[in-house]
Amino acid sequence: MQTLAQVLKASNAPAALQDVLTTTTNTCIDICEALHKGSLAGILGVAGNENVQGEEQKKLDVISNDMLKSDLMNCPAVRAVASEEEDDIVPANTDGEYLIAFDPLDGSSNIDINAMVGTIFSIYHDQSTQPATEADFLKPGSEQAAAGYVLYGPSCMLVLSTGEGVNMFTLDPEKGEFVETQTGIAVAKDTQEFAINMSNQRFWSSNMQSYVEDLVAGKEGPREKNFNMRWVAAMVGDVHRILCRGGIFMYPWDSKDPSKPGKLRLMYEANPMAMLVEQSGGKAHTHTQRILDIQPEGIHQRVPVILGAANEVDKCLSY
Ligand code: AFP
Repeated sequence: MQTLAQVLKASNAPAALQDVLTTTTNTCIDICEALHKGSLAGILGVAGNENVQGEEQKKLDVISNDMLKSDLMNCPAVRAVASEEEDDIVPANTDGEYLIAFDPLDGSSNIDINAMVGTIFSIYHDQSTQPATEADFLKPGSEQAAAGYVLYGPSCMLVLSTGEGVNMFTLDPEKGEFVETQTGIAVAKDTQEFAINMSNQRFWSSNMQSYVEDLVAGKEGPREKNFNMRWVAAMVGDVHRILCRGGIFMYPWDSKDPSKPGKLRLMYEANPMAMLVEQSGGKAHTHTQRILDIQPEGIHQRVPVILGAANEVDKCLSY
């Protein structure tokens, strides 16, 4: 079995991108260690602040953000970072070649119940003689040089794409390194499993309500087959399930808060996951367009998300 370092070396990824990926994933190994210590390290619970999205920050959100920010700022290849937990972008090295946007701890409300959380990252190539600005980050997801996540579950896993398919790695805790455990991830085109937060049903569009109603109607309904439902409440866990055994995941548009067209963030949730899903043969859309084609308007922009099994995404969009 090959280590991450060996896989990267054998890939077409430029050396500077390999440095950014190595720094990011090494920091994730440190975050994993902190998570495993849990209450023993006094790092659970709330930090007492809200992030730019108006969400309560957990201590581990802040700790993970600080760890990633500080390690990436010290990586010469990094030009700037953008994070769910930072109001503005943080310029690093003007002559660095890569921009990295991340959600340091996706699903952080799961921490309190010792359930799955993860770090999601999205990397763009960008070069200039001027310090980076937010405008430099506003590139469509189709331009991502790499995307991935580290899932802190029963085992710690890295899922990565540099544009040549998707590979999965498992952390060998004794050696402190990721080892490749699965290659050529492929999402089946059809599925009988869906993931959605049903408690938002009354806020969805009538079309989305009809689609889910037909899924739930099962064999006796117009779809003529039974569907199962799963909801991890951390996108990283739900997308991991889809990459492992298929399915469709939706966080659709809803009318709960007219200022938000969706809950999930484009730059560090939807785009990296869309790249992984497309690289595995699946589809990733909003209700109107392919996620990777969206021209971002801001680093904290939110979008509706429908992703996973290609035929099922098409079916959902047909409603
Ligand atoms: P947190 O990181 O604030 O816990 O949010 C996680 C998340 O953005 C995404 O990972 C989940 O799919 C979604 O929120 C779950 O949201 P609800 O279950 O609250 O609807």
